[in-house]
Amino acid sequence: VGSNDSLWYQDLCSYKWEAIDEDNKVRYSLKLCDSSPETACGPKSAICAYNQTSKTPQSVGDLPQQTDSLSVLDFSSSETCPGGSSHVQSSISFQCGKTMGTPEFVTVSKCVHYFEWRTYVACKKNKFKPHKEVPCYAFDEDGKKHDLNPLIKLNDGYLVEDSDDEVELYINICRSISPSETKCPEGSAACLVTSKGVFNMGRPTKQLQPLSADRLSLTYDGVADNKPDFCGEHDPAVSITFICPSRRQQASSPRMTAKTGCRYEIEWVTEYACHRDYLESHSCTLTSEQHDIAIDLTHLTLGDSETPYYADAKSSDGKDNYVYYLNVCGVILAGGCSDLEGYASVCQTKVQGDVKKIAGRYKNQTLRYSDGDLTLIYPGGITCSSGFQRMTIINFECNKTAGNDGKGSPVFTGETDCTYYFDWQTAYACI
Ligand code: M6P
Repeated sequence: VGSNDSLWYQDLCSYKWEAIDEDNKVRYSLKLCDSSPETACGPKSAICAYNQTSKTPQSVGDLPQQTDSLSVLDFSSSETCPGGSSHVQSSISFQCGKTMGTPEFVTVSKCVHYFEWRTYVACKKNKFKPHKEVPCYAFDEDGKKHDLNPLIKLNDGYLVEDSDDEVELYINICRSISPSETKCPEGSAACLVTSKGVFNMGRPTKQLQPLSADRLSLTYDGVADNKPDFCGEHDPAVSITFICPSRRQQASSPRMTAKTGCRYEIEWVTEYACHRDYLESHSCTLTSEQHDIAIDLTHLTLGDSETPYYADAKSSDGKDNYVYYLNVCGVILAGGCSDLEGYASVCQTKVQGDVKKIAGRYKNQTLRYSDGDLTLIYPGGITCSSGFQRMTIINFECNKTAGNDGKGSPVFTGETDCTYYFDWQTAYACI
């Protein structure tokens, strides 16, 4: 065990993290490092379980029971498991992710509380490490989780809508902008492009805050040098309010609502600000009761004797030809990708040579409808050298006259760092 500042998960230390077990109404807070903010279970506890029914906190893992493994952290408490001799414990399993992510409660079994966390800190070679990122989720007063991680851009930012044509303000969400198109200064999460130069208008310093059940707030500040002249002695600051709309709507852009001196206020009406259970399901359907929209993609799931869906593709450098075989919410046998873990839904095969990779599984899949986009996410594919498990994201679009009896077929749209993207026009995505 090294000193705190050499920990591989050091970037997670500054925050108190939370997760929820909705079935048992238990709220967990996580204190991963000595330096992290304390939980309700006192300074010694690393994982604190708060039972919302009995209103009692209980430590289910103490500091510093750390293992040096690069993918699992185990915490043991002093309490013995009722009816057994082992201790009450917690275990966090880390996977490489492209953002900081959030811990997710998985299950409790034999007094062990299991969590999973997809985060860039678990990737190899700092592959997705940003200049700075802050936690991008919040729990509201009803204990519902709101998660803005899907809005985080890995390159560039969002242009803020504004009536002023002379300057352009770009923002990223929870994370500093990694410039490619924009020339934003390193470390900026908000940056102003003017005829006099490009300025850092704020860094991500504080985590996303809940304001109410349908509003979240994010503030960028901390810039004292190289300010635009018009700031005078004020330091720039940008605050963004995310608003969950009261009914389903299409995507809209972040909008400037006020700017005085060096302070910018932005509003963004986006369904990503709504609680997650409203947007997502882990099955193949969304229902009007829960999601205010009815979708059933099981009509696309292949039967045993049906011709598999496939898409031809070229690698990013144009050198290799691939064929992807896919199923929707079910296993794909075509392509020959199957392995012991099972649940393969996407099989990547190379036309020349015997290369087959599972590019996503329907186990732990997510179906999401947000801001007018219907997306199916298959995680858990075969790992790339960065440590990232191949993942497939299918964007379904309504097309009433799609071929193949209305089912349509997938079209490969690209790969970025072992995430594979497809568009799929189908009558079954029509609302
Ligand atoms: C294979 C394919 C590509 C992928 C690459 C990653 O060639 O699956 O889609 O990008 O592997 O290679 P590495 O693990 O070396 O990063």
